[in-house]
Amino acid sequence: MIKLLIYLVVIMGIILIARIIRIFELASVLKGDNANDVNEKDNKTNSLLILTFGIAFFAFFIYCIYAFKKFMLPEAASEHGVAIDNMFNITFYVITFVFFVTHSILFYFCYKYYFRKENKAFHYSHNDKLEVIWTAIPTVVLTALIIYGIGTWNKITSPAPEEAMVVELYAKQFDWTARFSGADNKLGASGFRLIDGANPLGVDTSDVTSHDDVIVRNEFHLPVNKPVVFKFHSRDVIHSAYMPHFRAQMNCVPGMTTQFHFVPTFTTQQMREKTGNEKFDFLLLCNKICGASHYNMQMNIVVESEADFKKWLAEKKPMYAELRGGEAVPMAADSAKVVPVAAKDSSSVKL
Ligand SMILES: [Cu+2]
Repeated sequence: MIKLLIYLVVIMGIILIARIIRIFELASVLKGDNANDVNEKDNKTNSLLILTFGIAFFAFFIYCIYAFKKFMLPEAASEHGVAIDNMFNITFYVITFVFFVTHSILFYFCYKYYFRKENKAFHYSHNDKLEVIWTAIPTVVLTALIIYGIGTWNKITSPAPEEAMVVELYAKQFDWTARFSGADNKLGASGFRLIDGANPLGVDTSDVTSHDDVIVRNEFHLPVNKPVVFKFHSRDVIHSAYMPHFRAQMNCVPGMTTQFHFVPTFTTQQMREKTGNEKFDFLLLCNKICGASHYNMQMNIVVESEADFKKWLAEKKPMYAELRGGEAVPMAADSAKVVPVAAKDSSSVKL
């Protein structure tokens, strides 16, 4: 109801302004002026209006920075995240500086040089020195930003350290499944032909490296300050694994393995203290609009001490043992018939 009233007030306000303008027009006709003539007073009024608009525009810009700061991500919780944030901030400072300089000149010139009848436009064809300056400065600044960006990107996407823990993140419409590689730190081979109700990731259990693999849903844990390398897979369409607090994102593409590695630097508890939010959780989201329930693709990530992480993982039963225990599917025999096991590479996906 209040919203409707606000709309009504705004509409009435617009009608009122239009009526007042009409009254001024009629008054000037009565005075004998031609309402269509633009005189110097009009130009001066417009120049003042554009200057006022410029100042209001800057004030709104500064207000927005403060008002929307709360929607920005909290401090990066990964090693490379700090580098990404620095790059973002430096770019933002440069852009903001240029924005203020160019727009101040724009609004000030509109105000100062409004049209006066006695003024003649000064014909100024070109100035080599000025052109060199305004070409060289953006070239140097942009080149520096690009080189800085490429250097940062190369460092982030460099090969994962040997000791990095291998974790598979498996996307499908519309959920995530994580597979930990267990004590051998090798994911067993997998292929979509092996997918069935009991084996949703199509893990090839005839590959012995799969026997200690642990599958988890809804939530997975990570040890703090330890490198982890994610191998991303998708069953159906392209998804995008997005872990905003770690500044990490990678597409999950059907039929191929993509990867990203990082080192979490804060535990969930530390982040809760930093953000002052007792309910804070690290999240894995899908950042590719992949279908009707795309928004539902979410998984909690708990970062904790290495000891707590080991305890958590030890409580989980490896998928192979679960299949055997439940006499679900004789995976090894079946899969051997369907797809011969050739590659033992931990990251291989057989199609
Ligand atoms: Cu998705």
